[in-house]
Amino acid sequence: VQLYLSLGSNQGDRRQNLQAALSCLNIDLKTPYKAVSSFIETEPWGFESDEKFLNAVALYELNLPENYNPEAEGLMILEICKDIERRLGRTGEPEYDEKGERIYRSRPIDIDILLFGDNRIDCEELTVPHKLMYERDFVMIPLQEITGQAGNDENVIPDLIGDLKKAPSQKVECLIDCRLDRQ
Ligand code: PH2
Ligand code: MG
Ligand code: MG
Repeated sequence: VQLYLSLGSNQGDRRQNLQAALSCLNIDLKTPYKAVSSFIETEPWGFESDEKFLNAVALYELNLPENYNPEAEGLMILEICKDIERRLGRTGEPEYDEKGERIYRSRPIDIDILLFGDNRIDCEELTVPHKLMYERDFVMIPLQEITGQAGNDENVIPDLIGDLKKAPSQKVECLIDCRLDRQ
């Protein structure tokens, strides 16, 4: 089952944080990533900060039994992501404003679940596909870079991704080609 994750860092050694997170994910998901995008530098989206992000998207192919429970499995993956965020120095609980909108803060690492096979998950802790991914160029650009790799251009993933051209554009400062598997 294909799992697409978004990674972002805007504090500390951002490149090192992304690489450390990918190494931890490889171990905790019990399989090395199948593809990882370039790391791109992006302006903070949805909040003000001088600390720019380094963002990337990674694809994992999980070996799950045919009758797996998507929600239970999704929540397990979420726990793995949160645990790695804590180990890499992320602190504090998510905060919301009076309208119930998320207040974003700078962080050494954030790992979000974008897509998990063709599952749709909607529970208190987790929504898949990620609710805001289509609006975020810092997600869609690296995601587009790696879909079509790993021989998955004909499956459900492009359907879930929708039409990139409809997404409002957001400034991506520069493209750094530092793909791990090219080193
Ligand atoms: N993550 C957010 C909010 N805003 N902006 C950029 N550029 N990159 C992110 O990863 C990011 C963000 C919430 O998780
Ligand atoms: Mg996030
Ligand atoms: Mg998150």
